[in-house]
Amino acid sequence: MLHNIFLFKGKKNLEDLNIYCYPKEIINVNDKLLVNNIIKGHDKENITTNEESLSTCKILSHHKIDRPVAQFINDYNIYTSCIDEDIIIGLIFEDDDNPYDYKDIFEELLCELLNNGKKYSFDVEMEVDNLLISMFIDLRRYGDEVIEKPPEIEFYYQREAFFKVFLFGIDEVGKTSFVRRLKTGEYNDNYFTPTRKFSIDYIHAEEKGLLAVWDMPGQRIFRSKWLKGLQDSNIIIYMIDIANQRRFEESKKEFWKILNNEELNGIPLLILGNKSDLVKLSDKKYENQLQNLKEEIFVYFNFEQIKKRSWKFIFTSVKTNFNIEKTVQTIFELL
Ligand SMILES: Nc1nc2c(ncn2[C@@H]2O[C@H](COP(=O)(O)OP(=O)(O)OP(=O)(O)O)[C@@H](O)[C@H]2O)c(=O)[nH]1
Ligand SMILES: [Mg+2]
Repeated sequence: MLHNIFLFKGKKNLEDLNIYCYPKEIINVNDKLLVNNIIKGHDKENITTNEESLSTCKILSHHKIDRPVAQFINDYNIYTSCIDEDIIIGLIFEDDDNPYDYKDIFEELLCELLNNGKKYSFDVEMEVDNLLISMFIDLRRYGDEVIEKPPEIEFYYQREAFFKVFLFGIDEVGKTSFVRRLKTGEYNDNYFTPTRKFSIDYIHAEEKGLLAVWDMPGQRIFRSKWLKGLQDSNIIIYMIDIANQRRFEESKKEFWKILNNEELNGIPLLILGNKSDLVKLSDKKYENQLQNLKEEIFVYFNFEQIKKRSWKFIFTSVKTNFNIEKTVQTIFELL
């Protein structure tokens, strides 16, 4: 598990070195030996010919990022990357973690955070803090969900029916909250962390089988990965945030982009209209109003045009648990 993240600014001149850490102030400028050893790991002369290829770096439009280096220093399992030859960003892991498990995501996050338009200056303390916090949360979650996932899959595989459920939809509609609700029964408004790497969660549905739910990231930059992940799905679930009509057009476009792929013909589809708790409906004719809303949504999204597959639409609220159980039943009906 990732313990801490830190950043050295000004490694070329130790007198002016600034150190930022999150969440704990693990390293300070007076730990001269530790600081020097971390920096030494990135000296070009310490990189032997064999490792040379490893040191090749990514050149972004504004920054140059070296490949990360793993070191064990003062009992710390440290993984650092050097940015623009003057900044070091590092991760501190538990002793038995393998930092290379995090290589791709570490590099990917750095590229994404440092390459979003303008040159990242590292001059404003609050921006550096935000960078560290954001990376820490993403890496921690990646560790929890992808690396430390228990190997329950083989155990169930042999005994029960196993289905791949592909869950997608634009960002912030509630996909990850839905999976968490299925898995733990819990919901938390504050648990919002946009998904960056798809994760697979196993939901054991009594006697019916095991659902391997692929929770895809919905942000625009990740949508090109949807099609690759869809292969071999037994059912696809598309989630909409029905309370955010400003994004219906975008959601509709993404939906049809996928649905129009012929190789997906025949795969059952479940559409979830989530966040129904946010739609203001008067209690009196709740059922009628939901029915009207459903008709409007069908027209807007052209759902009547869905062909060559069995499909259903359900309103849900992950927050209030509305229709969540029904969703699981419907998945099995459609399978
Ligand atoms: N009111 C309400 N909020 C919800 C509901 N479901 C999820 N949310 C909130 O919506 C926000 C986004 O939820 P996520 O589950 O992270 O969304 P996501 O679809 O996984 O987003 P990406 O990972 O970026 O694709 C969070 O703040 C959730 O708490 C719901 O049924 N009702
Ligand atoms: Mg998510």
